Amino acid sequence: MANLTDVLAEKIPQWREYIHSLSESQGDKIVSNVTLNQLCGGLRGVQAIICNTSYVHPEKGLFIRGIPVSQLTEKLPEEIFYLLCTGLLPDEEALASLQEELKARSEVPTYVWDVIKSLPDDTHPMVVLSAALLSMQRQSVFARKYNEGMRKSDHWLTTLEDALQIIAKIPSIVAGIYRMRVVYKKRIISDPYRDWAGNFANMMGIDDPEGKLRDLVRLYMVLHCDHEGGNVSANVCRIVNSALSDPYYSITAGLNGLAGPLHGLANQECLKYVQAIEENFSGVPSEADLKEYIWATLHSGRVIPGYGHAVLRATDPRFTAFINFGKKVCPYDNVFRIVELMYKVVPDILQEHGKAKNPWPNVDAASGALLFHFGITRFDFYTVMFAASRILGMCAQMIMSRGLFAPIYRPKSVTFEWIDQQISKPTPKSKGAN
Ligand code: CMX
Repeated sequence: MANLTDVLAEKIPQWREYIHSLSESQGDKIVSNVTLNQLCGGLRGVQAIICNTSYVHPEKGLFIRGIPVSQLTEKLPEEIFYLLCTGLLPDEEALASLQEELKARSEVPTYVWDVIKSLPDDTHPMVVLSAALLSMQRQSVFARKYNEGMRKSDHWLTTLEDALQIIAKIPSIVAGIYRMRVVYKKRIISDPYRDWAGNFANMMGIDDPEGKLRDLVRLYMVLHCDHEGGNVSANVCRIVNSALSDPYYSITAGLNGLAGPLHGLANQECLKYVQAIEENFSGVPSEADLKEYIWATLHSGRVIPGYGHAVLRATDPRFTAFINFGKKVCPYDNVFRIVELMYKVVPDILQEHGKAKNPWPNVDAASGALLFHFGITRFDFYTVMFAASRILGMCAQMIMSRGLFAPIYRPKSVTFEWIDQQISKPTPKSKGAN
């Protein structure tokens, strides 16, 4: 099987031709409508973005290039990146070639460590990650070649090069942030003989004689890698990249969105919440006590972290994958038991509460509990782990966008006056009506 670059070089012109010929022949066809509620409601459900890397089915959850994520839980993140980009799972040869490409680009420049060291102690680890990535923008091949007059047809190729550079360095950078800024220990040097996630787990320096943390990190990186194009981090990344800002700028922008408490920071919030329950009850509460606690949270006007979703309307299969992992690895861990107990009581309560459109857990409801089990106890690091994985999806989406010549984003905004005018217009009668 061919390497990633060669497969993309073959496929991208075909995809480009497909989009071009569709818009030539069917360009005026109406494929989506927007109601006033959607306009005022974060454009929820409006079909307005093309994204082939993955798709979220409201009941079945995430599909990566058509494959349910539940069927990909044994794969390596490198395999998933190849799949996200090409629509194909790599064979052994193609995987080895991608792993070699990453190893060749994995050395982190010294100045990045200086940036990581230099920030004040109370800086959130997500800011440290953003700053570290942005500091490498000076090395962007896309930006350099663009300034030299690169042809549009090469935009995807230089985006791919920047993407490989970033993905290759992410395990060292994220594990480095953990060692230097979370546990205040010496950095562990990258081991070229390990796979991407295995190396990452090793560089965190946590005792892992049976490789269970390594397996969790692999799973974590697979489950968080992509979730369509419309979620805040992916969409922001796409928008910034559409101005031909290079991947360093674009990913950093997306990560800053991921750092929001309603998005990627929710895993931090979730574990804080579960820990507060454990502390409040000095252990695992009874079902009745937990129900009372959940209601008290809702009555105080707060959300139950890890529950609800903008698109999903059922239990997130990524949550299920984490629960299955936890059942094998830490079934008696108090934090994990509270997560399981919450799954038993929260959906009914949210249904009775009647506000959340989706009363079921999302991925964040379980992920933190497993990291906690392995001694990763600083909550503010969890979103950084999420980011390490989500960068795979952002990179794949940018490669696609540049390959398809996606134009600069510029939806039209409207004023209150415009809305008033639309509302006062008579509703057009449907065909055939009297
Ligand atoms: N607990 C309590 N109330 C909730 C709720 C929850 N878990 N989820 C939604 N609601 C409330 C909303 O706050 C909203 O209330 P108001 O009308 O008073 O504002 C109402 O239900 C309707 O919201 P919705 O349409 O169901 O949800 P949205 O699409 O607007 O928001 C999300 C989705 C995820 C932000 C929301 O469910 C939430 O805040 N969940 C908790 C935080 C969380 O787990 N975030 C992680 C999501 C995964 C990710 O994207 O990373």
